Amino acid sequence: MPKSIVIEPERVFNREVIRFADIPVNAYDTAPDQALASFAKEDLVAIWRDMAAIREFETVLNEIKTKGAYKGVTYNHAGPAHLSIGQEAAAVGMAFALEPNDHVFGSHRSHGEILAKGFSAIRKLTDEQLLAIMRSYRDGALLGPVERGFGGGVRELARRFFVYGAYSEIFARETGFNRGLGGSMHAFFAPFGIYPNNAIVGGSGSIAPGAALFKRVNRKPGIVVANIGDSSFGCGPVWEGITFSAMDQYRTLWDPAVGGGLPIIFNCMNNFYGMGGQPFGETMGMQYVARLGAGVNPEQMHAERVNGYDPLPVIDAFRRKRQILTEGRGPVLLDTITYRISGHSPSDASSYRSKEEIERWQQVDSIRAFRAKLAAHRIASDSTFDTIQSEIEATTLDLFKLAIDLEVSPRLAIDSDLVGAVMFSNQHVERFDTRAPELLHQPADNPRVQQIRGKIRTPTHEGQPVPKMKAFNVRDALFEALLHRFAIDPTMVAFGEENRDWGGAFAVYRGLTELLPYHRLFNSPISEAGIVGAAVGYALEGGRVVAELMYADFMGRAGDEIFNQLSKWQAMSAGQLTMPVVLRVSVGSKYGAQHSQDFTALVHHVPGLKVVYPVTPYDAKGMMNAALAGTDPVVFFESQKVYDTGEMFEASGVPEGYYEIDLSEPSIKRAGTDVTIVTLGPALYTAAAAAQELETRYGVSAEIVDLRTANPLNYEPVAASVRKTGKALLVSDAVERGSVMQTVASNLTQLCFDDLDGPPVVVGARNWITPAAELEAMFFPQTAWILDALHERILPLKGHQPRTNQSLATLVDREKRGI
Ligand SMILES: Cc1ncc(C[n+]2csc(CCOP(=O)(O)OP(=O)(O)O)c2C)c(N)n1
Ligand SMILES: [Mg+2]
Repeated sequence: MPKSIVIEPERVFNREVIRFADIPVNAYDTAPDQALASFAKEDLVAIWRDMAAIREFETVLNEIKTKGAYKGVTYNHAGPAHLSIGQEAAAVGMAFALEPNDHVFGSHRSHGEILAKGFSAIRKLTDEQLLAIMRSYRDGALLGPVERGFGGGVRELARRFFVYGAYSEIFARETGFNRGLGGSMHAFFAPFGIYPNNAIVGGSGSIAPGAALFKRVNRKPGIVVANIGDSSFGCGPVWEGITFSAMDQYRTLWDPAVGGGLPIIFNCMNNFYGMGGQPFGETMGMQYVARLGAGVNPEQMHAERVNGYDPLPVIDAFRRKRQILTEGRGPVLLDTITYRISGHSPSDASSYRSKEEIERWQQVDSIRAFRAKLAAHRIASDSTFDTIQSEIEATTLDLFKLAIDLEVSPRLAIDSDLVGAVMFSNQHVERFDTRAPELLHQPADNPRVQQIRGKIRTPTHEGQPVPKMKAFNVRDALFEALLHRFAIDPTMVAFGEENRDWGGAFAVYRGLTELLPYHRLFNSPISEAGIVGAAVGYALEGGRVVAELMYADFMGRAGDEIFNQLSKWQAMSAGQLTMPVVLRVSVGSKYGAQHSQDFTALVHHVPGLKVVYPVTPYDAKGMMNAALAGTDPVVFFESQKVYDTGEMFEASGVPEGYYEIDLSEPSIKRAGTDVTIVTLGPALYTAAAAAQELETRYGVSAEIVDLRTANPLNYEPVAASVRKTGKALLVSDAVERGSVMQTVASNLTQLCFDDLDGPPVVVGARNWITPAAELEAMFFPQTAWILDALHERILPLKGHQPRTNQSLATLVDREKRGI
């Protein structure tokens, strides 16, 4: 909603029609003579060789999955094998036209694309570069086994290294690209421009735009290709990634020096099937994937359909589209038609297609057809092709044998703690690039900075409580931390639905609009999956991101991106990639059922995410600072109940300077001796009121431990408090069933069993929808609930008259009713 773009009534009421341009379908018609003459002979042979090598690579997997052996060598491969037999021309054509610094992302069926891109990079990098990569990659762990006894040249060595790394990865060997932690569907090799391949259909569709964004913002050379299947165009996140990539603002509002539209090709590997369903004619209505471009932007994404059963039209298309992206006119949609002759997986009985159909595609098989074409035009003789084929088979067999040899290619020991060690990277990175951060003025001159300067940062001022308007509050605290890092890390960007002129949902970013150029702070489409996906892609490329989702309730819209992508790529890369993403989500207040749920439990359950929930200015600043200096994904919960709240606990106030709070450390907010009240989120303030009442009315001294974080969590200070008091009551605004507090209660029971007077008690919100603002008191834990639960289940309070029913009988009754 920039003011510079005016919505004029006269204009929008104009009568007109929207015209579409023709979308080319198989427009390539260069005569073979002419086409072949434009390539060096050795390149044409190399193209064929790459296709044949991919076919053989996949054939090995097919044979061992279906027959248990390849050329007499038996092997039981337990994992998946989604093969791309038939799709080689599409993969090799694409890769041939790409440079090493062009990055490809792919799908569960990407072995062919990986190999093709690797072979292409090997041809384009120098011997020195290749040797440096092979020697440094995982300290030569992949190079050692293939180097031994090999007397050939560097390029041949690199091909062997690469095929061996791929097989090893698929077979879960330590010598795999990702030590076997990625596996067949998630393998990648960044030094050759091969970025994560994704077992989630369309997963790359929302991630790759973030990679393209990284290239633009950080002025990196190269383009990004998202290789996704035809069925993935039925996935919402793919559409979100496309619209994210096609935003007008790249060209209308951003500094032209940044480069214009995102340099990304959505390349549909269109094999006409999605497992057993057919997007063509059955499960979708588009008929041509290329048609979809027409709805996206006036350029129609430069969409076209190309024949991916022949590498030459694909090379031609990629070269032309690459040029479009270089000129800043992206994004591009390519509908590359191909066919998978192999089943979806080796267990596929092909019950959804006829034998005749498969045979017809085998008859026009690209490898045979391309060889025949090259032979007919005397590019190489039949005997040359035969020799190459024999070499491929011999090498593939060698490398397969090497990769299954447990002596040479061991698996992680079953008691290895490597996976645990790579779930988080736990690094501290000041800046991901050394160039000066782009700012539009000095931070000290920022109007918000100046306004904050007059605020009071301590709980009291001259002996009096601080009026709300004058208090340095949680919103200011978050702003200060963000500003600090924006001014240090040039790669840091923030985006979300209302991030720029609006001032960020709940005004945390107010002031940043003036400070930051568009490409560092911008509005996105209302595309939660697109937002988180882009953040993941940006981080995978090496940049820092703050993504914002307004309300925690909207995380469902970005479910896959949070649960499977943000959380998992560090570990699936065996610790080679980092994920410096802070995902800000706020828990609503007074907004009813779909805008007020504390969803900490959801993300707490997902391995690989840090989940924090500070609710005081001191904690908010210190924890945001730590999150923004880290390298791990942090889901940063904020409560709308407390954005305006000043510091009430930290007597010395919130420092103006920089400090960090360890993201695993709880904080004792009130010292006490009789009972420990553990809190997470704004229930801290409810607990503080309850503790006050306990003190004054019943003479009970409550200690309050604010967890501040759900994961990671240092239990020591919590357990120490509970051991001291012998009693624990846990309270949060999350619905009680399955809440973080239930996990903490269960662990405290075990940690403190000998010292507990009774089991820890969890007080949460009711297992209901959040009702209207006027009725919230019936839903969220109230002071009375805490007192009543304590009285009923832990520590009878003298003379206390319970106002609510916190009995165990009620608990049993409610559970039986599922509420
Ligand atoms: C989100 C999601 N839904 C379903 C699946 C199961 N699945 C795996 S592959 C596949 C078909 C994908 O078809 P397409 O995108 O055309 O790629 P292709 O398999 O043809 O290469 C399905 C449904 C999945 N992996 N992810
Ligand atoms: Mg398909």
